[in-house]
Amino acid sequence: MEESYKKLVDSKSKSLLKKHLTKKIFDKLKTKTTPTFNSTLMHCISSGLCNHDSGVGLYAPDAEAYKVFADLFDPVIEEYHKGFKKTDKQPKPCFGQGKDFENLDPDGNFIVSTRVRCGRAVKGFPFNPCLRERDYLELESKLCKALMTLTCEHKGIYMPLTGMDEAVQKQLIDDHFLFKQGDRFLAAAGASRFWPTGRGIFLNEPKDFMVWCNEEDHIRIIAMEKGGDLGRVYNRMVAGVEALGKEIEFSRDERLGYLTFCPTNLGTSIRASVHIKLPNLMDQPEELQKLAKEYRLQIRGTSGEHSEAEDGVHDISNQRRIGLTEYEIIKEMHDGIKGLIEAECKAK
Ligand code: ADP
Ligand code: CIR
Repeated sequence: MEESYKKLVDSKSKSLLKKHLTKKIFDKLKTKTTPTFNSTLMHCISSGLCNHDSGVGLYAPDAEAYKVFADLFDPVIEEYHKGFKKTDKQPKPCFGQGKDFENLDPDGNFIVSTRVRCGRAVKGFPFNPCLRERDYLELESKLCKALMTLTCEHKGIYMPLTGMDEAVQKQLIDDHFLFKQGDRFLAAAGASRFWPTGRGIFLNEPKDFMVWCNEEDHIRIIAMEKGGDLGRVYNRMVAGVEALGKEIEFSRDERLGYLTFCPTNLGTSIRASVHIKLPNLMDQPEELQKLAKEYRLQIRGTSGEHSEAEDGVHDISNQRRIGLTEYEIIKEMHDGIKGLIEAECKAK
C-alpha cells in the first residue's frame, strides 16, 4: 500500500483522494480497522490507487468506515457535495410531491429521456468488499421477496445475471436499463467479487421502473422514461422506494443519511438526470461547464459515468446528494436544467 500511495502522490491524478489523503492522514489511518468487519484503509482507497483518472477514488467497505476513516472521508464529502461539513447533518427524508415539477421540455426539443435513481443498503450488511458469496445470495433473496409484493405500475419480473442470455444482457445495457459490466473503478474497489452471483435486474411491464440488485449498492431503485416529465418519473421512483421500504429495513446514519458504498451518493443518494441535446451550448464547452458549475450540475457521457457523449447527447444531473432533502435535490436539478435550456435558446 505504501508503494501505491507514493505512486499516487507522484502522479498527475486530479482525484479527491489524492488531494485529501495527505501523508499525515495516511500515517494516522493506515493501521486502523473497522470494529465489526475489520475493513482497512486499503479497502477504502484501492480504487483510487489503481485508477489515477478517478474523480473521487474512494469507497466505504462498510458503514463503520465512514467513522473510522472520517479524517479522509469528511473532507472528500465536503468538497464533492459543495460544502457539507463534518458538523453538518442530513435532514430527515422529505420527498414532497412530483406534481410541483413541471415538464422540463413539453415540446420535446431538447430532452431525450429523464431518469431518477436512488441507492439503498440493507441494514446489517457491509458493502461489496466485505460481502461473502452467501451474503450476495441472501441480499438477492431478501430483495426478490420484497419485489414480489410490488403492485400496479411497479409490478414486474426479476432477471438474475447468472444464466442471462448475452444478447438479452447487451440489449438491456444498450437500452440504458441495466448496469454495464466490468467497471474498472468498481472492480478495483472490490465490488466485482463472485460476479455475477447475486446480481440482477427487476423490470416492470412498461419498462419504466427498475431495481438493480448488488451492483455498486445492495439496491438501486430507478424510474425513467422518454421526454422531460421529471415530476412523473420522480413520483414513480418515490412510490417504489416507499413500497420496498415497507419490506426491507434500509441502512441510515443520523448524520450522513442513507448509506451507500460511494461517498458521492450519501444523504439522499438521488441522481436525477436528463439525456439532453444542447447543440449551441455544446459548441461553447467552457460556457456549458461554467453554467453547470453555477447550477451545481454534473455532466456525464451518453452511456453513463466515464463515457463519451454520442450524437450530442449528454447526461446532466444534480451533483450534490447530501445536505438537502430529496425534494430540494430534485428542485436543484429541475431549476438547473431549466436554466440550461434557457441559456441554450439565448445562445442561438
Ligand atoms: P448511475 O450512477 O446513476 O447508475 P451511470 O452513469 O452508471 O449512473 O448510468 C447508468 C445507466 O443509466 C447508463 O446506461 C446511463 O446511460 C443511463 N442513464 C442515465 N441517465 C439517463 C437518462 N436521463 N436517460 C436514459 N438513460 C440514462
Ligand atoms: C471515480 O472516482 O471516478 C469513480 N470511483 C466514481 C465516483 C462517483 N461515481 C459513482 O459513485 N457512481
